[in-house]
Amino acid sequence: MEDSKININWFPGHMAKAFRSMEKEINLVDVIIYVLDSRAPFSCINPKFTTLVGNKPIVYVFNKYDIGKKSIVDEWMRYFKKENSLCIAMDSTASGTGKKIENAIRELSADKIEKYRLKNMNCTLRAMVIGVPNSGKSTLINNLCGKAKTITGDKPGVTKGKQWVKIASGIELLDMPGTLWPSFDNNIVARHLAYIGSIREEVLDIPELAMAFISDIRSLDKSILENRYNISISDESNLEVLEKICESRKFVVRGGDYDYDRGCATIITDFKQGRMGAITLESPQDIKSLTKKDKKEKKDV
Ligand SMILES: Nc1nc2c(ncn2[C@@H]2O[C@H](COP(=O)(O)OP(=O)(O)OP(=O)(O)O)[C@@H](O)[C@H]2O)c(=O)[nH]1
Ligand SMILES: [Mg+2]
Repeated sequence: MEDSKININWFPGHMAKAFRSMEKEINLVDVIIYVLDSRAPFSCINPKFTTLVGNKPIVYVFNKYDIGKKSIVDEWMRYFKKENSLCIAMDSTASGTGKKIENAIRELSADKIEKYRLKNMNCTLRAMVIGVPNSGKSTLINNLCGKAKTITGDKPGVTKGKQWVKIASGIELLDMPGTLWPSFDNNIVARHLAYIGSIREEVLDIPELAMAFISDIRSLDKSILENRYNISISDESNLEVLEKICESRKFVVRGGDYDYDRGCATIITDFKQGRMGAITLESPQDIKSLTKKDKKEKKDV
């Protein structure tokens, strides 16, 4: 795979503030709901969360399971499963699927529930919902409530501040803004987060990202592009593949040249919207390349 380097620098003030807020609230909660995007679950693991979460029980929610490749997501679920944690596959846009999250919160809080039961007292369980931007945290909470109590949206950075939401069963959920980390030291992780829509488009170079995507998706499975755009791919360059896509979609500008920008934007949007089918970009066999630190670029002296 060509290691296309894309530059990302998006750590706005509301994310730094969200971390401070999480540090304050963490002691109030019994369980962490860690929402991962099934299309790139490992890339959704925020290194800044590790110390924050400490030993709290975690429910890893493999959200957007409907647009992930099930066999690979299932492998990830086995990989993430450890003591004091549960893994749940979820399509938060399908109503009524939230019951399994509620059950998981109760299962991980069994000791607290029992302690309160012995004292004949009501027990309120609290869970903090965390994850990278656009992974579906607010949608998941609305699913559990059965109503739109939080604002959701098709772009990262929709939730800007914390919000407590009480669900019918008495459980209280804390919606948090999606958070990234100040700098990425693995470019594959950075690219995957960009493809799944965790990074604001305004800070990305879309043509550069689309070329990287063509390269990555070809090494994963070229039939994904062939089927989506009704083209055939053999040993063309990535630019020639983009031209085939433009040709197939009739993306041409006046004078007959290809409308490259439109082609690039379409590819990125199609993947983000799940229009290329069920895809998971990374599998547990890729851990080595996902955790290897990029070489620092040499500075001119
Ligand atoms: N296909 C699919 N789409 C989902 C799922 N969950 C959420 N979405 C979509 O993902 C987008 C982001 O959802 P949000 O709930 O706003 O995500 P968030 O994690 O709260 O985002 P921030 O507040 O920006 O951090 C929306 O367009 C949702 O409709 C899911 O399970 N499957
Ligand atoms: Mg949100």
